[in-house]
Amino acid sequence: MIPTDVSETADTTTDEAAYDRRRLRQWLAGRARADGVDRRDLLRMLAATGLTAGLPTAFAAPARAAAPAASAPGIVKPLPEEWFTVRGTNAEANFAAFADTGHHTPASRFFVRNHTATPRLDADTWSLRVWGDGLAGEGRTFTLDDLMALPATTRSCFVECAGNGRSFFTGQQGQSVSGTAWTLGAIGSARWRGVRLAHVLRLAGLRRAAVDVLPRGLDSDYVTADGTNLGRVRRPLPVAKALDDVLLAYEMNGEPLPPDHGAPVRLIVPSWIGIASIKWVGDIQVAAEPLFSPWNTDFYRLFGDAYPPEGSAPLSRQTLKSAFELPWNAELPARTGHRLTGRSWSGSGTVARVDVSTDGGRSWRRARLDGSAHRADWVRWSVPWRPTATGPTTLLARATDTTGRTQPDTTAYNTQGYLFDAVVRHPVTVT
Ligand SMILES: Nc1nc2c(c(=O)[nH]1)N[C@H]1C(S)=C(S)[C@@H](COP(=O)(O)O)O[C@H]1N2
Ligand SMILES: [Mo]
Repeated sequence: MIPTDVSETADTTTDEAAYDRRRLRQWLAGRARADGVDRRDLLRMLAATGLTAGLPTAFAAPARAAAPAASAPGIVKPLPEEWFTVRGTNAEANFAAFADTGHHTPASRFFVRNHTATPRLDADTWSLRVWGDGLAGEGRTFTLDDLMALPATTRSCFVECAGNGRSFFTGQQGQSVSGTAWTLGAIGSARWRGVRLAHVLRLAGLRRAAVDVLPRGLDSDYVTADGTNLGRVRRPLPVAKALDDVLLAYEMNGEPLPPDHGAPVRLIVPSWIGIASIKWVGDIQVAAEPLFSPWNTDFYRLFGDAYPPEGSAPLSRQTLKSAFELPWNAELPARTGHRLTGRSWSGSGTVARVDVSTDGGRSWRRARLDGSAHRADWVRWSVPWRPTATGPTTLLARATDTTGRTQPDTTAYNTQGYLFDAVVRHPVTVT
């Protein structure tokens, strides 16, 4: 198998060896060029695909899944148990604990998704090189001071992993998928300040012929569980998106970016899956031809029966999701007035309405949105609830966005468990 999305395998599972072999043959045949990966590595991967098969993932409820770990290898900030669940090299935020945060997620509470480890970079010596045949001339190198001297833009938006909600493919749909078994906490929203990537590309001499840009992280090479070196984390971004609303961000919630979130500078690609928002960016290739990396060929596409053999187009926008700010299996006293709170978000349009059920989906009530929703961001909502009958019940929240999409009851299976958008069934007990 190609270990997907993460280096640990403890909470991953796949029995997709045949599929992986087919993908790798296509890759070897040059159907998906992955620069920086040499042929020997690919052949070793191919050999490895016949040998690995995971164990079925046991779906673990978020509240109890947390190993009492307070640190993850490679994450710098403290990870208190009440705020985070460590998953390999990553830390999932505890969504229930967002109940006491405002609209924005403090950096101390923001999920971390690291392919390897947070590098400690020196802002004084850091620089960004912009280069490639999509530029007129030699390109240009920018220091942090150079970037900070340019006009600044602030955007409020979420960063969310494409695999957020992945565990529900197993927990709700009984399907095995590969990758980190996130519940719903692989998301946070912050106020990001920086310079528009468009501005920097133009200063670097962007030509009309440019089609893709390839930002690359300064974290160390990503080596998969079977020992294949995929090189630095990098994912091509079409020039049209790069020129639209993308930031080279150096501040998060009014403070310099913290190390785990990309210091000194990261990309922020609003509405798109988290992998687009490359952290610790060190260089950006600008190309007059389409670019490929493992992160837009074998990862971050949809594979499975519902998709073509070569997979879907590379994933771009996030999907539609909702979550309650309530622990899994929370106990709520009967005959007491409760206010259920949560958040919904969409990568397309804005969230138009949210409906909540407290009886397993039999009846629905409209939640009150907290202010108006904004694109590429989440909206908070609440609904009052005074339960009378005691015993277990299931809460559901279902969002609809301004494109007219409503969260479905199930999500079409894809092998790597991306873009889970079905309504999540949240168990609670009335006591
Ligand atoms: N250089 C680099 N950039 C990266 C990653 C990484 O491992 N290395 N992970 C990506 C993924 S998969 C996600 S979901 C987001 C997570 O951002 P955060 O850790 O600030 O929450 O960063 C993206 N940018
Ligand atoms: Mo991600």
